[in-house]
Amino acid sequence: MRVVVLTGAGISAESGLSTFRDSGGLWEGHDPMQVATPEAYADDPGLVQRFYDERRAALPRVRPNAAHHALVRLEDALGDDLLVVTQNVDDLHERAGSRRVHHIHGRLRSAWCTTCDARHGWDGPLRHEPPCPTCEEATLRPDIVWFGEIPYGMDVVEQALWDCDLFVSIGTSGVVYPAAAFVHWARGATLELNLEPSAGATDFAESRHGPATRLVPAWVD
Ligand code: BJW
Repeated sequence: MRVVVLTGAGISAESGLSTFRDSGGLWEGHDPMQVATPEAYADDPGLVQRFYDERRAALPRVRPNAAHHALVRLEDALGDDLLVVTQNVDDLHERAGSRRVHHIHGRLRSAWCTTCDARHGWDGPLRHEPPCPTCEEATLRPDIVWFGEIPYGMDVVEQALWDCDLFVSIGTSGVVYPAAAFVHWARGATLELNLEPSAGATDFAESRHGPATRLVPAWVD
């Protein structure tokens, strides 16, 4: 049985990481969605760096939860027949022990050189725009996919969805594309596990609603 699992911010919410649209809150007086754009970065790189610096600094303070751990048990059972595709830029799937994780929106702990295309592991703040260790140009930016940019590895994801027997969407509001369209690309059965019906809930063959730490282990086990 080939399974593709898509995860969003809701799977990390019970670990203590904020979702984007639930809080309705502002960060330093800005809507987080307005900060996650190339235009915001061009206008005020320091502001955008701070947004990601704070989220990167939060990672050591949070831990994977029961939903992340349940997906590891699923991978133990299915091996390479499970692909986790995450929109999240945190590292909680990897820290739980998941091995086949595809980050379509990038990763907080990676920096990208827009000049030479190198990627570098990154744990500290980016505020001072360190020179790229590969080409020595000062153009490192967060390795994050912002609006208008092309998500990573879409060829791999598209093929996996085309080949899968089951597509499961966990903890995502279903308003950001292309992830919101994956339910239409999937050839197999479809299941949504979310706190509440997402924007695309009616596109799934089945939807279950509640917290991920309850729904995901119940589904896996
Ligand atoms: C729980 C829970 C608990 C809470 N248990 N559940 C018009 C129409 C269609 C498309 C477009 C359009 N105009 C522009 C576009 C494209 C645009 C887009 O989708 N815009 C929409 C806003 C309309 N998309 C893009 O630009 C993308 N690129 C693109 O399309 O390129 C073209 C292309 C595609 C494919 C092939 C070739 C070319 C890029 C999108 C980049 C998104 N980036 C962000 C920020 C960067 C990462 C970061 O900073 O972390 O990614 S935006 C933000 O939204 C972030 C997230 O990954 C993403 C999705 O959010 P998510 O995860 O769903 O979080 P929330 O908060 O929205 O929802 C949480 C859910 O969890 C809720 O439902 C809760 O109920 C639930 N929940 N607690 C279970 N305990």
